[in-house]
Amino acid sequence: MRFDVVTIFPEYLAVLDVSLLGKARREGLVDVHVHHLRDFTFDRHRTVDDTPYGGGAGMVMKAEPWALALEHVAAASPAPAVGERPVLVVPTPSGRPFTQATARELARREHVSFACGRYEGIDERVFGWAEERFEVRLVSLGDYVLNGGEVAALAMIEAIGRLVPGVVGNPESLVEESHEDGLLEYPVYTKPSVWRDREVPPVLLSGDHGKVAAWRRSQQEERTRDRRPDLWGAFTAPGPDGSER
Ligand code: 6GU
Repeated sequence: MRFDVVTIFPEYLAVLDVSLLGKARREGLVDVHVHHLRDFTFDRHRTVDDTPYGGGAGMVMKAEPWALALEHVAAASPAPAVGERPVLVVPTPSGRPFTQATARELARREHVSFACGRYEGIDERVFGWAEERFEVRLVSLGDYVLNGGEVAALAMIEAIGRLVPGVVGNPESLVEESHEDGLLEYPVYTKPSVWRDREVPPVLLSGDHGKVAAWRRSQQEERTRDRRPDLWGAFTAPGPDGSER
């Protein structure tokens, strides 16, 4: 799978060399290309921004460097499945929420690119223009504001990349995770069984696999109800046929 990232801060993406994703890159499972937006400017100051039409605070990223950079990325795209444009993710707090389902869907694509904006954003016309070459997705990590799309792109690349077959050594560890079944993960413990007067829940030492599974499930439900009433509501909502879960 191939990722491309366009940014004015390519240094931000350097951490993709380390840990699990770094190993996956060296093994050829994922391919990451980072592009400097300023390489697609031609003036002395390598200008990427300008003042907003209509006035207001801050600066807006100019359309033309983005078009040139994205044309460069599109030209390097591996042949996608028939009738499928490569995906262009635009990280922005005004996008649609990025979820585990989004990560799963994007992990099936051959080529996912990221347009990391800074300042007040990118000239809106770029997104309509880019639709000709990409399936454009404006995506948000959550309801808070980051200074730019780079950290968001890193988070999304990690969430997507770890779902690519072979990247995570034990594929079973992907199944029993928070958000995969609509519930939060159960608590985990390791040796020693008593640590600073704190005991591991005795059921986990019982050797009764049925009891352990039931306890873990009830912990998942309790945590989800307590910490994420939004997820709990969706989990307990009747299915489309009115069936209970
Ligand atoms: Cl995806 N991008 C930016 N710039 N800020 C964010 C975000 C994304 N998600 C939450 N805040």
